[in-house]
Amino acid sequence: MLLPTHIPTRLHALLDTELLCSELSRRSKPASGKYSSEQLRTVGRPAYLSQDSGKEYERSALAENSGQWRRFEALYSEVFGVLARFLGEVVLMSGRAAIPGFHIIRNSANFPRYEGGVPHVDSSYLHVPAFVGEQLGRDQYSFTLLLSRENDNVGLEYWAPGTTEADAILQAPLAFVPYCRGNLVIFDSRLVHRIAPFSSELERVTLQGHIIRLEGRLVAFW
Ligand SMILES: O=C(O)CCC(=O)C(=O)O
Repeated sequence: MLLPTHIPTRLHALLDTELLCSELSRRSKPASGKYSSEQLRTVGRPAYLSQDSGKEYERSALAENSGQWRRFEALYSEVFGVLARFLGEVVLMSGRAAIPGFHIIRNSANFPRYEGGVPHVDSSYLHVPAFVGEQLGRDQYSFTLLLSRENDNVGLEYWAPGTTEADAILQAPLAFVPYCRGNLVIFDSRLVHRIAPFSSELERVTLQGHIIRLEGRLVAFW
């Protein structure tokens, strides 16, 4: 099972990350639905937050994908290049689900500390109508790229391989993986993990995505 692994990208050379983060912050909307918290905002439409049958997810995701791709094309191209080199094959962008999007976590005077996410595995392909009934290959990955400045405790916690979500609630995590701006962190989606608690005033801005194998090809979505 792939444990969280850092892969450097050329983010700093390609983009003004401060500008990118301000734009994402402006565009972001409060996340609503399952697992949302006061501080969590998104740009893009993750399947894991969708509460209905998935039809609303599909409609809004497909409506937003092309604008989002065009606006952040330089970032997506770099990330998909890095993923292809690491995984040894091309990763396609899904045309039937939301493309990888962004989490923005904003602490404030009322909510000065983000208490951390719920320990979970990433099985959000189950909420994507177009993937229902598809035969999935064994490969399943999740990735995160920190776009904002690194800060104390900004990172990921994960539990030992084989730990279930239910057990993780009662156990301490195995490790904390600090994020470093510009490094993509990739791991097996079946590893129980969560966003680590943090209390900095800086917004925590990340690009997020999942990869599955569909009809023999690696496909990224969110
Ligand atoms: O932002 C992170 O550190 C990971 C996010 C996460 O756990 C997820 O989106 O499933």
